[in-house]
Amino acid sequence: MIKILEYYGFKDDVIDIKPFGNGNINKTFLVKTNSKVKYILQEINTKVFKKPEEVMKNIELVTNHIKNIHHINGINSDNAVLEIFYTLDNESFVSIDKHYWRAYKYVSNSMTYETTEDPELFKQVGIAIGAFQNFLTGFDPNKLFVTIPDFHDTPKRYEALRKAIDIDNYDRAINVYNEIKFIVNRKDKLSIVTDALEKKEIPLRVTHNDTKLNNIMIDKDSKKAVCVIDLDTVMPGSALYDFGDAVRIGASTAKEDEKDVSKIHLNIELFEAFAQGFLDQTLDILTPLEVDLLVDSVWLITMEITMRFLTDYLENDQYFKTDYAEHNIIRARAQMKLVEEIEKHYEGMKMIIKKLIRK
Ligand code: GN1
Ligand code: MG
Repeated sequence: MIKILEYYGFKDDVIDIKPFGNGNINKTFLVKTNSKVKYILQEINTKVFKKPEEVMKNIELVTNHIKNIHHINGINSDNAVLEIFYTLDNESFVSIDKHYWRAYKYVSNSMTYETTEDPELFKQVGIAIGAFQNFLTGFDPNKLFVTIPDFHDTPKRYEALRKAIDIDNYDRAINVYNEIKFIVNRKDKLSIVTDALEKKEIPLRVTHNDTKLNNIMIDKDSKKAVCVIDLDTVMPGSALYDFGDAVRIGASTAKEDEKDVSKIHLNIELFEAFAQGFLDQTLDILTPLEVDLLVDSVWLITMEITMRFLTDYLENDQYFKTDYAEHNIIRARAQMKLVEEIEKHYEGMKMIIKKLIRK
């Protein structure tokens, strides 16, 4: 890894390198140098991203597009977008012995949150994610590489789970019988977004696809969201995934892998704050059907991640980083509790959206 530093022209000025963040896929480091600028150095997980050069191409296209727009709906793009730090040879990534590395400028004076109880902060996150969508509305999604095919194809995620259960290579299915049943009981509603996309009832857009709270940098002083990060999964998709996934994490009262499910609730006030921020930015561009499906998308994406965690457990934890043997089951159970919470608050959330769009 040390060799990488030379490609970026970092020499004796590096004073500290530390593992950074809580990502489940890539390896991330914070590089401090003598100058005031800090850098994020990441090794791209090539089991997940099979063509890292296409990931980087997408990120370049999208960040350049946003930068060139400058301003939209009161949001300035100068700081609102991730900045790739190029190598001395002006490359967006480095590959050495089949390991792929890339660097970003660290967004100064900012931090990320794993959870929040602050509606105002979460509203700012809604604004940032909505603005991200807004900035990219004029960008043709077909210009992007599909770096992970069928990433948010929920019915295909269901098929993958069924296959993993049938094969049961690691004899684990018996341990998650109840969890499997929970999913199977709900399988009929899994195609609401994919069907609508296929029938062109909702538009294909450029979407982030991984809008969890810790992918939004928040200014330490103003508590405003400054920048949406982790653009690895920027691909053609539905705006609904970005709305749903952000709510899934940010409006939950506990972490994604909370062991004590009695602590996991959906905080309606946080939901409303986020939806307000998001709709402030996007109401003009969303179609009526997209608006209609916002609440369903929260349910759908939570079901989807439950299935992904279960599938990964059945496949011997090969995809998500795990800290302990049962980690993926714990994650799945936490998300199931959240699904129940979303079901409980479904009508209430629908009313909130109705109220917000009337304003
Ligand atoms: C992964 O890399 P990270 O931690 O931001 C995953 C997301 C999941 C998330 C769950 C490429 O995101 O899809 O929602 O974990 N990213 C990929 O925590 O699979
Ligand atoms: Mg991340």
